[in-house]
Amino acid sequence: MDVRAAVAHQAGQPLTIETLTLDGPRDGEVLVEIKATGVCHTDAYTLSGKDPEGLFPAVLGHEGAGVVVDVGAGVTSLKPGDHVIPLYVPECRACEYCLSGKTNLCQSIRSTQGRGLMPDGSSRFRLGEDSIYHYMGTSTFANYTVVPEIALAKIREDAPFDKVCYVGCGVTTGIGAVINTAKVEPGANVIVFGLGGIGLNVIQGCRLVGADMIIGVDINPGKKALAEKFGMTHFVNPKEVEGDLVPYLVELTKGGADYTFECIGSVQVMRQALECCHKGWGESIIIGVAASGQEIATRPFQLVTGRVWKGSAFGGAKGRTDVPKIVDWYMNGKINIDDLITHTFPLDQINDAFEVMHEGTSIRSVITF
Ligand code: NAD
Ligand code: DAO
Ligand code: ZN
Repeated sequence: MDVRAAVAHQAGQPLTIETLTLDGPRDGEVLVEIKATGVCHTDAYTLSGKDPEGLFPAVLGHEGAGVVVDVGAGVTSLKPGDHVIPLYVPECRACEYCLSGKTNLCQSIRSTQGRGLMPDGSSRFRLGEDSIYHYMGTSTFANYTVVPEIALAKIREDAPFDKVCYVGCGVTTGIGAVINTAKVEPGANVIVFGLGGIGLNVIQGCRLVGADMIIGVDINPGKKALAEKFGMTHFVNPKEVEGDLVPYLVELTKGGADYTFECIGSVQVMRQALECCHKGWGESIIIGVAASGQEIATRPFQLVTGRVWKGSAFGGAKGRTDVPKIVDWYMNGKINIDDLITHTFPLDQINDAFEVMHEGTSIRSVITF
């Protein structure tokens, strides 16, 4: 079938809207009509050419929501008409990783997904005779895409696509890091570094679990009002702190934070986030993705004396199990997504979504089809 897609032909170039040929779903695959997709920093990172695993030409996009149109042989858990969110971290429920109970990083289709291909090693997208790569197993910058069954979360049918698409990455990453990775308990003191699309979801996750002090740290004072709406109790602008930030935050939390979250991707901030944790038990969660080749450093004595450094991918969430629950939380009013979606564009204006992201004027842009 013919599909409309925003194609990344080359690193550093704007996306171009093309009509592609999409082959139907093969064994274990599902054809999905994408109704809405968010535009995330990871799409921009890959498009910039800085992502060493970035492949071109490709259909980017990993934060979508849509409707099942057709299923391939052997698909048992989904049928046409089901509403779904594609998952860049699948959940096969059968691989060593899924069965470990220790991680959400299902590995069953990891190698082909990383090479921009479906699990059988081929692509479903073509432009004329030329094959176009998939991206993160999802390729949501197209009005139709093909996704493995194990990489689709079935969600309730009354959830609005243009809001819950954000659960496909940012919402789950932030809230999941609080609940699944850190396991923040009621009454905890937390510090969130970076109040963008991820950090604000960490903040609302901390409020949800009943954290006490929720300190937000950002160099942009324009983030304060929205962060307060999401549950931040104290705001710190590092540019306004005299002297070192770490002792200032240790003093503010009377000994250090129980949990800190780095939601920027800066290795310097990752060190600060670890070192303002409470001696003996404070845990720092790295969510931000640092540029390729960067390294983190601290004095090992920071860890010897009980601070813990952890990372979190997709909020530690098992997508097919957890994503439908997070959609329910939104529909039941437990979490706020609407105020984070600052811009909406049609597909042919998708480059404007990247523009407002680079300007720093958006939290999340959503493309509707
Ligand atoms: P964003 O740009 O919307 O937000 C970053 C915020 O950090 C901005 O408000 C900015 O003002 C602030 N900031 C920048 N430098 C700072 C500094 N030195 N000190 C304090 N604040 C500073 O980005 P986002 O969409 O929220 O994404 C954050 C990070 O999370 C990115 O690195 C992204 O790639 C990553 N991410 C990780 C996962 C995962 O699963 N681990 C998933 C999605 C995104
Ligand atoms: O299993 O090796 C693996 C990779 C899993 C993908 C995790 C990606 C999380 C960070 C990237 C940000 C995604 C938007
Ligand atoms: Zn698995």
